[in-house]
Amino acid sequence: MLPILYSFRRCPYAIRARLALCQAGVAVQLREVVLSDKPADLLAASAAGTVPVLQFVHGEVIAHSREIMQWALEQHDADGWLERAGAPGLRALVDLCDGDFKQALDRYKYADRHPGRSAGAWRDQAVACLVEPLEARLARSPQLGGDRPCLVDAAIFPFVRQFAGVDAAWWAASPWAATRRWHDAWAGGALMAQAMLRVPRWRPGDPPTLFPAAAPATP
Ligand SMILES: N[C@@H](CCC(=O)N[C@@H](CS)C(=O)NCC(=O)O)C(=O)O
Repeated sequence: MLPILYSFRRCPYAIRARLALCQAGVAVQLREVVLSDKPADLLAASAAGTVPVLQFVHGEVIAHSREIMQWALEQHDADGWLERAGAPGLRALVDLCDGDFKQALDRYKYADRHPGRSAGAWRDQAVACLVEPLEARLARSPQLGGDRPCLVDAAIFPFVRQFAGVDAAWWAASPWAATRRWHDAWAGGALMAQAMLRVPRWRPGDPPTLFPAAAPATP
């Protein structure tokens, strides 16, 4: 019996977990949930009811995306994603992403719910706290930890993707050329194609959905 991953396709936390599972080649049973109608099995596994949640056969649960990434890569990490992520200052970027950047991103996305400041002001704040530090690094190397990707790229990319998607025209014309290049390489990469597999909503009793999907048979 494979571990179960409760997931939501567009959730950036779930995307980073799926990216790490794909990179590690660790197989799980994927259960796509609807956040407005969470399955009882998800709530029984993790009362917080957030996704992603990884549940093992013997009942153990990992309910945080960064810990799921870490666990997956500890199983198999042929390309050194964990080692490169240990470079000075890199993990602190993930803290920024999940903290100040995520808060500014949510306010930029839903600026009408935060009438005290304009969407542009929240966007400027998001840029200052994460995009500028990313740009400084990505102007020097194609990935955050050097020439090749690591856990930190995969942890941060889904949030930058969401930020870029709020106003795609603004993002396309923005001065963050190195970050855009990095974003586009991840967005169009093979790992994202694998991680963004479309599956129907899971319902109790459904047959397991294997993730990552088995490679299609070559003709
Ligand atoms: N700290 C958690 C946060 C996960 C999270 O907040 N996920 C959102 C979806 S993007 C969620 O499940 N929200 C609960 C809800 O909308 O009811 C993690 O890193 O996995």
